[in-house]
Amino acid sequence: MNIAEIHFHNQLSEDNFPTMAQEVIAGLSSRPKYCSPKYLYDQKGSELFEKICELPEYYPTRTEEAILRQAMPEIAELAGKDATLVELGSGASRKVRLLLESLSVRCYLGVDISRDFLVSSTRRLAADYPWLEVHAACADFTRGVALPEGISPKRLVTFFPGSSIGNFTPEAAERFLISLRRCLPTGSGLLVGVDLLKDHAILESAYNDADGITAEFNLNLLDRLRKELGFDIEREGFSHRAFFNERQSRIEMHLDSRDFQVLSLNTKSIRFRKGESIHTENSYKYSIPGFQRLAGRAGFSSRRVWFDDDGLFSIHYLISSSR
Ligand code: AVI
Repeated sequence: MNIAEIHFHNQLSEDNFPTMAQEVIAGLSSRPKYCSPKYLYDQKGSELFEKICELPEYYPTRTEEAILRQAMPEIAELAGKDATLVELGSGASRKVRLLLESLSVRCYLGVDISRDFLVSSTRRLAADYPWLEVHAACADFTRGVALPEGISPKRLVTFFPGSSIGNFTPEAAERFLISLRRCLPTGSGLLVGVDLLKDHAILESAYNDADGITAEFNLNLLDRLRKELGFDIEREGFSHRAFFNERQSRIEMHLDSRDFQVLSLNTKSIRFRKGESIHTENSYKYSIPGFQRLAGRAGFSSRRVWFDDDGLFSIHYLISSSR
């Protein structure tokens, strides 16, 4: 197969935006230190995330898939005929296959920050669904969503699975939904997976799996900073930590410095106290009404919500309003 079989759109323009190096240095120079979770997803990070999705402790993926399967006839009815399906953070584009097989979809747009991963997974979709017009946009959708030319703005359904919305703070999630709504025609559908608040032990084991894949995923960020940005940073100097922060209703993921250390990048040096961490990810957990309120503030009204019998995960079908 060649790239001509998909319509590729590069939207990763750095114009007016800080580069990865600038963003990372700013984060590591702040107190507390942080790094945006989007940098967890280079090729290796995306592959590790796919492995996480298969772990017994990581319930969100399989639970969301099971809910989707059951809800599919209703989703198809809500989506209507000849829809254009936009998938945000498409990754391996696995769950969307369930939608492509049951909904009436004419055109698909996958949006992801990880270019090679996006291209290979959308090419596979184009090969497996020859009747489908397939577009791939390499973009950082956390900075807003823009529909590339050639995508019909009629009958749009946006699919945002996996509770990736939980990786935004609630304020940023609201801003993100507002910007998404502004680029969608009124009445567009948004099918969004949202992880639910639950027993803390279940949550914490999902981010501290016995095989250490989540730890690998987190530590891979340091390899990336070394290889891509030239930091003299070694993964052996840090350890993975993930815990539920009850007050904030979120899982926090950190890389803890095992000792005092000074990292350098060109003329810049960054000091770590022993135990000081880089905060690498938040994963917010919601109640169903709590998420509906957030979506409502952003101009999306709830049409339908599905969840599993154990109340682990939810999928919302929202409609964009005109305001
Ligand atoms: C992509 N995102 C929704 C995952 C989550 O659960 O927050 C990323 C992840 N981080 C560690 N495990 C999975």
